[in-house]
Amino acid sequence: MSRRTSLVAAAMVLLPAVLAGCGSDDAPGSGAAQATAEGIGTVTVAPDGVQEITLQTQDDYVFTPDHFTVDPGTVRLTVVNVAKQMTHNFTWTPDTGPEPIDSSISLLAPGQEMTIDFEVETPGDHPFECSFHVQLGQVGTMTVRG
Ligand SMILES: [Cu+2]
Repeated sequence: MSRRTSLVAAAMVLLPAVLAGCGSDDAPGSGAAQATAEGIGTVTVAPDGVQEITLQTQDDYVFTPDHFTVDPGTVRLTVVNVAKQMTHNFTWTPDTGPEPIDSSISLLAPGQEMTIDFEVETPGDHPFECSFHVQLGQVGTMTVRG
């Protein structure tokens, strides 16, 4: 009897957590987590044909997202640093990638955002990093489709 009672009690404790997991704050049809602002990490094509993508940094050592894919052509990349404390940057990992990209963001203070434009032609992966925090794992990859 006491064993059965404890099982029921455990179920009662778990139930609210299960219900919370089905929370209603996700937009219908959106499978992605809602941890970041609208439009972050989605590649869109502007009327002039330029591919636009926005990444976010915050008070941790993560690019959100840490991977994105573009087609060969012109890319307009914006990095938004929503951090309250941390300064980041965005640099292509030296001597990597199928072709050099000379645009980077050398300094991005808390609350600041910057945009760079660059061309890519060769399919492959371009590793990038925050050079301040690369030791702490703040890295990512841009893939250029073949
Ligand atoms: Cu950083």
